[in-house]
Amino acid sequence: MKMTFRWYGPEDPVSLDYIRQIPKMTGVVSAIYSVPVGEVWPSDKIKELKAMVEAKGLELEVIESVPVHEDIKLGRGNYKIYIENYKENIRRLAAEGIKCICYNFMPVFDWTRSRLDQPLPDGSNTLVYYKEDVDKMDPARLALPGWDSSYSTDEMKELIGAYKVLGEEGLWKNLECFIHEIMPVAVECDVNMGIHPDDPPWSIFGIPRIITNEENLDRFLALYDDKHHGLSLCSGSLGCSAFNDIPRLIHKYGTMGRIHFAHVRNVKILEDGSFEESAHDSSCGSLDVVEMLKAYYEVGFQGYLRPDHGRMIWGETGKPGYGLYDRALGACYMNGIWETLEKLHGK
Ligand code: DNO
Repeated sequence: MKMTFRWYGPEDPVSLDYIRQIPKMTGVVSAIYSVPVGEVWPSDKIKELKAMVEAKGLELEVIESVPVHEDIKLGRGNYKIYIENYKENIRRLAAEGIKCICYNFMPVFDWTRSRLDQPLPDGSNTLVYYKEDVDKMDPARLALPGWDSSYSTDEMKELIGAYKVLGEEGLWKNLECFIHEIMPVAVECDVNMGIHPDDPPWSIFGIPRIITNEENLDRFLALYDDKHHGLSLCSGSLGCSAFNDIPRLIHKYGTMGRIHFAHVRNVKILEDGSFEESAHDSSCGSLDVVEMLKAYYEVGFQGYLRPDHGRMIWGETGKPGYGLYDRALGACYMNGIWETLEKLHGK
């Protein structure tokens, strides 16, 4: 297991100087954020990013994410050009030593929350998804960090309408087409592709979402028979649905060698199915982080792992979910569990 940390590049309020001080941190996962979705990433920008990270003694082996253009997901417009660009990005990243690429196939909206700074009783604040509030939201007018904000309200309405017509099976068809196009390139370049599950793992605003549960993960993996075709298994995304048993899924897909990247986070599931993101410790949420790490340990997980969202604590402000302190605590907690497992089982 390689412990990593997400870093949003030079604009990130959390500096590489601080990240490198977290014990056992091997590297960061990052991306080129200045290139519009779908375009080819200039090689010199990739080189520059890598040099910046390496200058601080950290590795850059994972890209999170190379986003998939909506035309590809909808199978319309310039999707063929965007698929070719995607392949070119895989080649260019591989040439700079990238070993793993994270991506998702969520229509329009990446991760969705109703509030990004919900105060908690201990004075910290966190990201929450309250069903009642989400039901009242107007998706055409929303903006959350991590989303592509380049759409106007009318474009957004059109996009949402197109996905409603496409439906789940249409989205599967376009995903299959995308996978069959890009995977031969990823295999040739020896890059592991890890799809990120939908967050939350259910349909929102009447738009299909398909990377949501075991049955669909099985169906996804069956699309291409090669180990490079795998998962970025996110415990917080899948885990906010109580029927997803995360340690079991880690065992299953880890044994198959299909988990390339692990996002570990805890969530507190509320009675109506809403959820609050909590501190990583098992005692703070509904998921058992020790069981998850035990599962990774037992399958001999060699991939990358990162603490996922943290709360904002100790007065920190910054990118919701991506402050320094709570994620650093999460990394230390998980390193402690890992070391204990190694000691108990003689490595
Ligand atoms: C949220 C993240 C996601 C993730 C993408 C991967 O914080 O886990 O935004 O990076 O979905 O493509």
